[in-house]
Amino acid sequence: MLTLKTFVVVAAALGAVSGKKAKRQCSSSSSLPEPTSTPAPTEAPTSTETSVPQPTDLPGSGGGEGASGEYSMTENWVGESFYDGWDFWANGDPTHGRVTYVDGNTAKSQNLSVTTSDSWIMRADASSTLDPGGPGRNSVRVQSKKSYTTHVAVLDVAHIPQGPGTWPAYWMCGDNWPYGGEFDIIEGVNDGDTNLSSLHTGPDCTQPDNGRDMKGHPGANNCDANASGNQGCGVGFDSNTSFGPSFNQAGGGYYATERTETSMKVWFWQRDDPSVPEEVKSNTGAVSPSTWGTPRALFVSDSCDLNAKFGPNAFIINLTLCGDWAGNAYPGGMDACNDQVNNNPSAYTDAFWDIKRMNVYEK
Ligand SMILES: *[C@@H]1O[C@H](CO)[C@@H](O)[C@H](O)[C@H]1NC(C)=O
Ligand SMILES: *[C@@H]1O[C@H](CO)[C@@H](O)[C@H](O)[C@H]1NC(C)=O
Ligand SMILES: *[C@@H]1O[C@H](CO)[C@@H](O)[C@H](O)[C@H]1NC(C)=O
Ligand SMILES: *[C@@H]1O[C@H](CO)[C@@H](O)[C@H](O)[C@H]1NC(C)=O
Ligand SMILES: CC(=O)N[C@H]1CO[C@H](CO)[C@@H](O)[C@@H]1O
Repeated sequence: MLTLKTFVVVAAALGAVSGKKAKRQCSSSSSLPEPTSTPAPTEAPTSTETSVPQPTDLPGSGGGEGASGEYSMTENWVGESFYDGWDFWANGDPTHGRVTYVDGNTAKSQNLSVTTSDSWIMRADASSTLDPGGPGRNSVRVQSKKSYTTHVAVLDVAHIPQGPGTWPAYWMCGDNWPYGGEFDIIEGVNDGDTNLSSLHTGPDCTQPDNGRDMKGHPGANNCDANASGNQGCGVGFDSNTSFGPSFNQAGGGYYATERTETSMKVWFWQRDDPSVPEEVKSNTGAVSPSTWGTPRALFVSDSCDLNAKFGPNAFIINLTLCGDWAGNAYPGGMDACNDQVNNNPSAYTDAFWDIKRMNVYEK
């Protein structure tokens, strides 16, 4: 069984790097079960049909008696329980980063993934000097076991990875990329201080230049992954503490998203922002995003059938170093970025995620 599993993982890793054109392999990948299928084949088959919880069918689901709102809680991840809902993704980096994504056992034994009662820390290795011809710096990429269509998600994050050449992301991705869609929620490179949210899709999906009810500013508007070298359609945030060192100095904050059949929204509140909704600040079992005010980013269906362009999407949190975006944007370019990563492990002491909590809510 171990041998078989190892083989599958190796085969998937080869698949991830062998394509002529770099694809963002973001789907649940061939080594993982279909998102909607019942127990993972690698788990002991102990559960029976009746033991599968159906939180949305229960009154006051999960969130305690009387919780009411537009959406009810279906996932509550804090500390150790992240390991129940998420898998480590130890395949090759499809965006050519100077990293080696490690599996869960390696991550835990090397202290690259650590949980406490109220946090999940994931980091890149900050102690090894690398052989330029050898594998990249150890790092972590994780993916939710389940995929979601319409939902709300709240991420309480205290620290985003920082350091030269870092390219961290919190995002969602569907099968058969880009046809199942990619929704980048937090993404930035090289210690910028404003976040970028974007979509990457199949053909015929654009976003309007004007008139969206959002606080951020529209960037590139063609979401088609074939357009402009897969730039996607993006919205830059109007907050200079929404990413990087300035986000961390402010103690982090809250990122919330809502996907409906016709829109995708992203809200961000800095930790001490007096307008953070109470139900975002602490999980009260249900949320009503219609009361949260204008989002930072809004993607609409006017010239893109979002419902058709997005299948079920899994959550992904990753940390790559250099690679297609961060490497090319690095002063001196990709080679300088890779040299930096190889030779200066201590520059990555702060290249860690510290996630305090994540909740998913569904109708
Ligand atoms: C990391 O996340 C970003 C999200 O936009 C994605 O584009 C990139 O492919 C991911 N990289 C890896 C190596 O997983
Ligand atoms: C592992 O990481 C945690 C969280 O950053 C830290 O508190 C702890 O000291 C580390 N342990 C070792 C052995 O480095
Ligand atoms: C990209 O272009 C190729 C070749 O024209 C086409 O087959 C494919 O469907 C296009 N993909 C997207 C996402 O537009
Ligand atoms: C961040 O934005 C605020 C107001 O929006 C401004 O006062 C401040 O100077 C900015 N900080 C930086 C580092 O740009
Ligand atoms: C950190 C980072 O990458 N920030 C980006 C935020 O979005 C704008 C586009 O609107 C980019 O110019 C920034 O680079």
